[in-house]
Amino acid sequence: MPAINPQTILVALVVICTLSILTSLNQVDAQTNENNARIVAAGGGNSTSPLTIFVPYNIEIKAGESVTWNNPTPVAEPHSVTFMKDSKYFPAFVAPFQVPNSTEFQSLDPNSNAEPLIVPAPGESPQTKNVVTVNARAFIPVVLDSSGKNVTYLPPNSNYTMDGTESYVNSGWLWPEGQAPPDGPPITKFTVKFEKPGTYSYVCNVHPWMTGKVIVK
Ligand SMILES: [Cu+2]
Repeated sequence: MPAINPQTILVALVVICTLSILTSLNQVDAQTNENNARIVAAGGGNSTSPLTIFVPYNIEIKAGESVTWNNPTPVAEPHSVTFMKDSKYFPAFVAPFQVPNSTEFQSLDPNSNAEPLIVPAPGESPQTKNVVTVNARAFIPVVLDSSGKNVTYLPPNSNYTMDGTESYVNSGWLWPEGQAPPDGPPITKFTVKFEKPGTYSYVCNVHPWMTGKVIVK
């Protein structure tokens, strides 16, 4: 009998373990909360190995039912639930904005080790300068309509009814309970009611490899 290379056995064991973990994560029966919404975990894991995965990453519901996403990660790792009609709606974390050159930025905390990033731009006039700031559309709950031009700002921890025509629906950054940074909105969950059958794919805008699907029958 030919000898089996121990490395081959090790690789086979790693593959089998990985496949069984992924299968079990997807087969987790999503629980419901007090409002009868199905719960999907955005992240999880432990303090040394936070998970960047939605659990379960596919969920099947009936039209008219809701899904609530929360973030059970034990450390301050944010996630988002971001639906996009097209990848061009993927939001940058930061973006440059033009302001009058006379604008001065003063930190709320004069002792903080922080200042705004001012960047040059081609054809810049002496009357303006470009400041880079956090992109609200990545960071807070927001919806763009079917045209992609009309913006609706949602409150933190929103309960949104999706009609399926939206160009962009974002939860904002979901933080574990009590772990939101003091300068940002303390968003810990996002609930969407799905009115129409279809497959709704979404992504985490912090970890773009983190994807999920809501299949509405
Ligand atoms: Cu994430």
